Amino acid sequence: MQGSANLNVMIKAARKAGRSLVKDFREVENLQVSMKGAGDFVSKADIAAEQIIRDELMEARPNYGWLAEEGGEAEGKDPTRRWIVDPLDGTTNFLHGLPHWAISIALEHKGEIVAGVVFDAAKDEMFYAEKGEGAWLNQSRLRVSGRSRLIECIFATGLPFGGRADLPETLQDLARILPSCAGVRRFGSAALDLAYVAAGRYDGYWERNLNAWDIAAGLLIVREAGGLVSPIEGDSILDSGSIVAGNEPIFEKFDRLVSNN
Ligand code: 2AM
Ligand code: CA
Repeated sequence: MQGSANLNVMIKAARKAGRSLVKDFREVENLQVSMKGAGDFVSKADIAAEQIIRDELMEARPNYGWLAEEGGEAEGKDPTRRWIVDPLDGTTNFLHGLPHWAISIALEHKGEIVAGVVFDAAKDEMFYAEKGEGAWLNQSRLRVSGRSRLIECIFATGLPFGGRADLPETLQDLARILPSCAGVRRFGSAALDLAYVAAGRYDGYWERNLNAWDIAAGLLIVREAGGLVSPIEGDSILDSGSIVAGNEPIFEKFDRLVSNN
């Protein structure tokens, strides 16, 4: 795909931050003896990656706004456009030396996501999409899976960590969903969960209590791969931080199962 200038800027920023994170990821293994040391090191790696992305994007598009996990929110001179960035999604995996984490960069225009990049730097998998242009993994076009029977489907989700209050709700979700499908996976990166739905590796994904930067890029990649996405609560995915995503044949059934109605 011949991406737009904006998409090329996003991909370039993701690759540059990816090189920095891959270097730091190799270091993490040597630091495992001291968890505190490793934790501080990973926060620094995360902040450094965000700075690289911010420098690249702001140099290319100085008028756009900014929303990111580490650096907060800033309105741009152009109030209709902003970058939504997670420099390191799957931080806990990164810290544990698990090669399953990603950089997520989305471009929002007038409240709608128009371009998204999710880069798994450890595996060199660049997932990207632009509105109306399809979804891609490296050089290949992506398409969601075609499975139409829930019982054959694998769904991804996130499980509450560190005392998060939605544990009872999540356990009820699992009790409802596990018997109806072929399996549930919890890999720990919301951005990659969505990219994997787009790639047909998962048939669907659901999670609550996320931040906009976890899912902004991934939701467009799913849509452009022919999948459907919708909020679990409320009427905006990004405002509610809740999302159900899936291939078209199972979406209605899956959405009802997740929403329990
Ligand atoms: P993060 O790695 O950028 O923090 C997975 O359920 C999602 O929850 C991830 O996208 C992850 O984003 C977020 N998350 C935040 N804190 C987490 C934690 N302590 N453990 C697992 N996931 C966490
Ligand atoms: Ca995240």
